[in-house]
Amino acid sequence: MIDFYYWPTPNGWKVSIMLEELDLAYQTIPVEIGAGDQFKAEFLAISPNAKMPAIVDREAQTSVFESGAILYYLANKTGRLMPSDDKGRVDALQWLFWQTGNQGPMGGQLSHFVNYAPEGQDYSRNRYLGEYQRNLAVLERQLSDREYILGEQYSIADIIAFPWVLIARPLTSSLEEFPNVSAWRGKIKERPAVRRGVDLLKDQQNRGRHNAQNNKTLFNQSADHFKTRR
Ligand SMILES: N[C@@H](CCC(=O)N[C@@H](CS)C(=O)NCC(=O)O)C(=O)O
Repeated sequence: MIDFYYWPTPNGWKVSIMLEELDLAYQTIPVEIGAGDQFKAEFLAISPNAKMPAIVDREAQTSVFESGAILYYLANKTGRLMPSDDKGRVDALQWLFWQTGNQGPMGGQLSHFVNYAPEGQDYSRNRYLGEYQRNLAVLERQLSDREYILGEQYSIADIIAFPWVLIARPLTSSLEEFPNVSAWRGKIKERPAVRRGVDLLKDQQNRGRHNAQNNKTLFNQSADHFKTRR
């Protein structure tokens, strides 16, 4: 049994999709990030960066935080959704690092300025829209001669990159200039496990309830958040 620390956001979906694809037994433990659950001592013991997703694999007595590490761990555990040869595994790792170091953070900042920050910060919004689309262009090139990111097989590289492409439109980005990405997105979106993953705790999605003006726990964080919230 896997304990899955989760809240319904693109970063959370990466792991809910993976667990559904693998058909692993898991129980969902909601981490209500708008209410500050991520700073509770018991969660920090598993996820020291105070972010979900995280998992505890009880059988193996192992906890893992960071979505890229979680997907890699689960792919290794099951021998699925990752190439089995050394070169293929390095290929997968490159794309996991690319996603968590580039596409994810840039999409996250774009989402902040589109959805949560006070109005009128055009410089920041444009900067992150440009960065988000730069990453779409990286994917577009990668997908120009293959079905999926690593080649002809769907893998953890696709699972990790998909959620931030899924929400391109709400992030104010059209996919018109990125036809390969758009076709790839459409194919993945149809997978039943992907639908189940994205629907997990759907009724708890933020949808404008918390923003930078009314929530000082999730937004405008500082080092003090680790001192004062336990
Ligand atoms: N690089 C991390 C990012 C995780 C992340 O940013 N999670 C957000 C939700 S999408 C979170 O837990 N935020 C809580 C907070 O910022 O306090 C990963 O890929 O796992």
